[in-house]
Amino acid sequence: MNISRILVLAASLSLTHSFIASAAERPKVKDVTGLAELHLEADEYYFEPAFLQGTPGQKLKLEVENESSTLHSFTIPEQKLDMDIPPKAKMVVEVTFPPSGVVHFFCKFHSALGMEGELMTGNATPRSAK
Ligand SMILES: [Cu+2]
Repeated sequence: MNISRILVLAASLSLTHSFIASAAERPKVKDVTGLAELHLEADEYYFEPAFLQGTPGQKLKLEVENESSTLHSFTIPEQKLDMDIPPKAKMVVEVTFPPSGVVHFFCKFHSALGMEGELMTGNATPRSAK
């Protein structure tokens, strides 16, 4: 193996590594276009998926399942949603995607711990997690 071949190999390895690193740092976005219902997991202390990409005005029923033994909530003040989700319980909430940009949702007990997410439309980009 000559020296230029080794250099090419080293360059491609470092490219692969930086690609994987940036993918891991970027929040995962779930495309929910055309869906009427979605299962959302609430756990300690996150929602999964947390970033939902839909279409303007789209209504989506979220079946929020609390898989932990801690009380959580699903809260969107501007949509008058504030649902407590007891440990091991499942609650259904209907959310509406905004005409543009993002709507922020969170657990009112644990938002300071980063238990939150966004309903996104258009080319909105997810805010980096806290
Ligand atoms: Cu919580």
